[in-house]
Amino acid sequence: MADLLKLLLRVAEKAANVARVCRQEAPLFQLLVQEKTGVDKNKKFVQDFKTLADVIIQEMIRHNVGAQFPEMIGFINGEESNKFENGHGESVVVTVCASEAETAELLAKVLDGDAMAASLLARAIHQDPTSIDADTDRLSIPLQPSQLGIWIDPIDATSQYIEGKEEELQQGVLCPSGLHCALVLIGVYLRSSGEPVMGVINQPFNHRAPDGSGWRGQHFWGVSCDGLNLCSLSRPKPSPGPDLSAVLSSSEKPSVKDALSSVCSPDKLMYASGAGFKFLCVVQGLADVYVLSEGSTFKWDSCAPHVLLKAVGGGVVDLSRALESGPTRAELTYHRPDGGAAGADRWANAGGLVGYSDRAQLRRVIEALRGKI
Ligand code: 2IP
Ligand code: CA
Repeated sequence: MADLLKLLLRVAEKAANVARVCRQEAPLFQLLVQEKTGVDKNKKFVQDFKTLADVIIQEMIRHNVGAQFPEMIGFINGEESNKFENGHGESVVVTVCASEAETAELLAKVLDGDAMAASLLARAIHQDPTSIDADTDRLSIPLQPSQLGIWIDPIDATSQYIEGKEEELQQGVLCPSGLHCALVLIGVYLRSSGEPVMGVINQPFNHRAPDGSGWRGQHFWGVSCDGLNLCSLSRPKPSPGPDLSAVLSSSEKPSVKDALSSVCSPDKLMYASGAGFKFLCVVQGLADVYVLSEGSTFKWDSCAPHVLLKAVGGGVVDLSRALESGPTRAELTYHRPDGGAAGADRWANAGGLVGYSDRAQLRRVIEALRGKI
């Protein structure tokens, strides 16, 4: 299944291109940012446009993977549904058509007849990305397509993507917000056990090209199955000294912060936007753990980064289960919905989570939180 990994890296880069085009092409960018100005007459329409960018990226990934791996059709899902209601209440099913012209025609129906925006978007969808620099051809991955399902988050950290704050990333420094927090997340799991086994993360806005030709991205990948653990990033070094470093959502409860103060010094309690981005900070060693007490993330947020964390010796546990019965058998799984919930909440990580790269550090965090939150 090295060819699946190679395909996911390629479609993630295509998705990143769409995300960049939507910010770099003026007609698309205007649609994207109008929401900020609260132009009421287009409010519904512009919200649609952001969702449309998500939907079309998700559909592109679904289309490309299903074409190469038909056994996976029906098991490629994500945050968005492709049934789309445009600004006039007409319902349109958004798909990637056989030709760029047909896709542009379909998108124009959703974009209120804006042919320019539709053709720019369609071009990005049908354009093959430049070659992907990832040496994955020689890998032998013991998986079969018929065993697998996929979770897609087309653009995670939506708010940061729309806000568009530009930051210069520094090696080894956690930058809490900005365009670099927006990520394309594609996670693969075993249908039988729900175990996450292959993950691709693309960071479309990693840095601006020195020649001024626009944004350049960076991708990360991991494979973890049957004892095979491979990651494009090396295992992170634990933060020096006895204290742990933790990255939290800005909306995390005070009781969690207070409980963590017994294992994290105040300067090592950090905040950042984007669930996917906070997981990536742990993989990159910018934080030892990502703790979230709320059920505000979903399977499409955590599946891909979960694989990279497994591949470097860590993982992602369901926090409430780990508090109840210990961290050993509390890893998140991805194959079964929560029967008691409805809609997207069926796929929520309802018990909260802890993303970690080292099991001893996970145990310290669970002990610090037990009985306190
Ligand atoms: C969101 C996004 C948010 C996150 C939320 C996720 O996904 O990652 O940033 O909240 O939990 O569901 P926070 O930033 O507080 O961690 P999306 O942006 O795709 O809706
Ligand atoms: Ca998300």
